[in-house]
Amino acid sequence: MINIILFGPPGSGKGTQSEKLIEAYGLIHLSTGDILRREIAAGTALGLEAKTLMDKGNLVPDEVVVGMISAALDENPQAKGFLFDGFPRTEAQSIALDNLLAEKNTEIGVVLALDVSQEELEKRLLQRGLTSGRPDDINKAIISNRIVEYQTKTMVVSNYYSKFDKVVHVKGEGTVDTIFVSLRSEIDKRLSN
Ligand code: B4P
Repeated sequence: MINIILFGPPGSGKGTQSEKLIEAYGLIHLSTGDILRREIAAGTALGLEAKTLMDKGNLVPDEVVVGMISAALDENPQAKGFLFDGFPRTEAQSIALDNLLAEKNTEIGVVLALDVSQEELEKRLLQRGLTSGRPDDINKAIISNRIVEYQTKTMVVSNYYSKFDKVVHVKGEGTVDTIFVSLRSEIDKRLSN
């Protein structure tokens, strides 16, 4: 079993690479962004609360996303491993995740951090905004706010896991397939240990 955090700024390709990684390794994909968007589509109270924050590019409160992840872990007792995509996004979420995994006698195996320049991030998100219909992709000011949220609240997650020597940086620019090969090689190294 291996539990992986796919880490990186908005638009770094976490969602894109997750789709390929879960297929390759048979992992359960836990994307807090996707779960929140499903709540919004279903019109739940949680979704309504999240929508006002997400549309501005702000993070959703820690207790909301931690609750969602806790429920998802409980729903998958037979999982071979989990791929966390877009979670944790704050130090508090990181500590909560480690505690939840410890309760299940497991832990994070590796944090794969996708490195992408700010210019490329903005370009990708604006491009996706042309077709995705996602309110948080449509204008430059909201995209900039998401990047600021990342710099002020989320980058610390990488520092947190570095203390446990779990972070590996991977170049997130290039073709989707080249990046996938780099990620696979890091995972395979750990699986063979
Ligand atoms: P997320 O849904 O996590 O999404 P993301 O950061 O926008 O994108 P991702 O990195 O997955 O990019 P993707 O692969 O799609 O978050 C959305 C919002 O939800 C947050 O702003 C926040 O409000 C809320 N939220 C989620 N989790 C939370 C948490 N834990 N705590 C608090 N709030 C939370 O790629 C982007 C684009 O790039 C795509 O169009 C893709 O096709 C393209 N692309 C990918 N790889 C490429 C490549 N190699 N070359 C060129 N283009 C590429």
